[in-house]
Amino acid sequence: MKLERVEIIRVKLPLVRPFRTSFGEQTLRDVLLVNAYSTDGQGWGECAAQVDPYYSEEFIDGAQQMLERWLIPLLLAQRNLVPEEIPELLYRVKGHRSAKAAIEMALLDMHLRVKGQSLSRYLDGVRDTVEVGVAVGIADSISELVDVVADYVADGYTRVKLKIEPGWDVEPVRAVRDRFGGLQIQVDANAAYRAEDIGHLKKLDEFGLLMIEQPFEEDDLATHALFSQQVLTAVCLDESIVSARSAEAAIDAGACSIVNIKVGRVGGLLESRKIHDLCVLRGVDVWCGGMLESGVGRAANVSLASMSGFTLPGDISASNRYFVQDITEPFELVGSCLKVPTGAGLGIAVDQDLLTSLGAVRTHVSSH
Ligand code: NPG
Repeated sequence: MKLERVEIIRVKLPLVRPFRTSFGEQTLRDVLLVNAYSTDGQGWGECAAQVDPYYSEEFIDGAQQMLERWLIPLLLAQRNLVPEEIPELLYRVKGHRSAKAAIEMALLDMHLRVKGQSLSRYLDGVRDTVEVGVAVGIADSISELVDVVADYVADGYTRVKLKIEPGWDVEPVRAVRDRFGGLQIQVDANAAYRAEDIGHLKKLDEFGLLMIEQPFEEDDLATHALFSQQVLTAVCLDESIVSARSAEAAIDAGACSIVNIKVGRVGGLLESRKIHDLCVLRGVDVWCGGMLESGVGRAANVSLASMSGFTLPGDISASNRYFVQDITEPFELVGSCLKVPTGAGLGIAVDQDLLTSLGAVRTHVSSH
């Protein structure tokens, strides 16, 4: 196929409930969609970058610049674009993985729509539904946290991820464990701790957690490895894993026994597949992370999570956990699962009228 033009669409979706982590509070999702047109068809992608560069060095306005000035022009210049060759073509640009992931997603969606194949089928997915969980932000008080968790349990979620940070860890986790004996609980620190906190973090062992996610800084495999040796709970890495190569280094270093895969963080669906395959080979469990995506990114996440190695529930909640109204048909909880889209490509339709009524801003990029 020959890429002809790309529309970048920005729209703000307020979150139904503010989401607080150790790196800040989000009250809305600033969505960046990529709508790509080729000689063959059309496809959608979503960029996972956030407004501020606090989760990773990327930020959404920077990702848009990157797409407009470098990534899209590079792909527009190709005579014959083959989706599997996109990572290689974009390799010359350093980093900016979530911007790369967005355009790759749109071109894969386009390619698969033309072929009439679902993304799940393309990735050799083995499930029609995927088990999902819900991430719960840092609350103002422990009783408020327990109430929020109770609401999600009532909705059908059987696994929750509690955000932790120094000063908000053992006691909130204890309260949730005491109230919900059978609930699957995991915690996520977003790199908020340092090596001297190892002794304190080991106290989390008493709660039978599924995992402790990214306690230390992203480039600190050594402390994660040391912690892994001392703690009974499984250690999972998120921010540290930016490619199949870094996943391999982390596994070799003994820094984790579980890997979180996020399409945006690792630069796309094709790199996500590589990490999945590596982890299956190495006997490491994987699960799919989330970045408060709209229905477009969520469709990609659900399809990815249908692959065989995704053995743990993903941070891919139903649309109503995030938004009053999503820009695609909503993903709904069936028990504690979401259905994997079966339509061609991402298998979703974007509500263009809704985008317009929400004041979407569109930027066109083409070769002329
Ligand atoms: O359900 O999409 C979701 C949110 C899951 O906690 C979640 N994401 O650190 O993993 C994370 C966190 C996050 C949210 C990271 C927003 C970056 C931005």
